[in-house]
Amino acid sequence: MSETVTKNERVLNAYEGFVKHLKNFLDEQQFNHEEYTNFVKWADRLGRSGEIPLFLDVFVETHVLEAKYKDSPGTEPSLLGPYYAENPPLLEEAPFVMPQRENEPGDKLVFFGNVSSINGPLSNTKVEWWQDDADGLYSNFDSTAPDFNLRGQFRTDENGDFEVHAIVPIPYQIPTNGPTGEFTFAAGYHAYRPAHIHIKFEHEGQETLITQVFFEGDEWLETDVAGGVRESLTSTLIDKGDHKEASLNFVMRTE
Ligand code: MBD
Ligand code: FE
Repeated sequence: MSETVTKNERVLNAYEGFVKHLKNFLDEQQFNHEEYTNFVKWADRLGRSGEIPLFLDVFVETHVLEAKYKDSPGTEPSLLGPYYAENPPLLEEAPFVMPQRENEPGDKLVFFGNVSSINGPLSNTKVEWWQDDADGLYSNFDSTAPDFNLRGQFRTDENGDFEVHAIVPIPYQIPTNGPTGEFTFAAGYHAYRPAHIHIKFEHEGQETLITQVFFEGDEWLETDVAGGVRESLTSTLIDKGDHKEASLNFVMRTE
């Protein structure tokens, strides 16, 4: 069997840059060898527990986004996170009702959005939506709800508008009983993300936008353990009696 190994300049550059900064970091921190072996054991537990995506999305992903999108026009991206599931149910009829259980617990949410570029409304934009439920759990991952509960995809109308009927998400506590929680508490952080909705927008000619919607007044906005909150992504929940309403407009970046 022959193996093809292609040298990738980006890998070499990234590794050399990493080592350069690692040396400065180690000089600064002065870790001893025992601390190093403790780290290796923790990293091994992290991998074995399946929490590598969780840990990286909570503690690293926001820095990747900030480095790339600082001072760039258009809606600010936010974390994809570890709970994205590809190809959710296609919702064809507006208003788009997220798949849910009979008597899905939680406050009913009606959400209005608009998608545009700097040149105007973007009709027929593909929108994917995912969120936690009223127990703070995500279908397909940590909840016992049917797969794709509170997940869906749909298209914006001729004006770039869309209306979704769902449940108001609640703050999300990241798992605390594994190596990610071990680190979180050792650092003195709490384990909460404010309530949020994940949204992904795709439109030909536009850069794919992955972002989140937050809600004013949430107690974790200022201290989101994952650092994903952006003020421009914070909507207002309006109490309408039998349901709550929120809205936000999204601007995609032209490629
Ligand atoms: C989440 O729900 C999330 O969105 C991120 C980024 C990390 C952990 C849990
Ligand atoms: Fe999330």
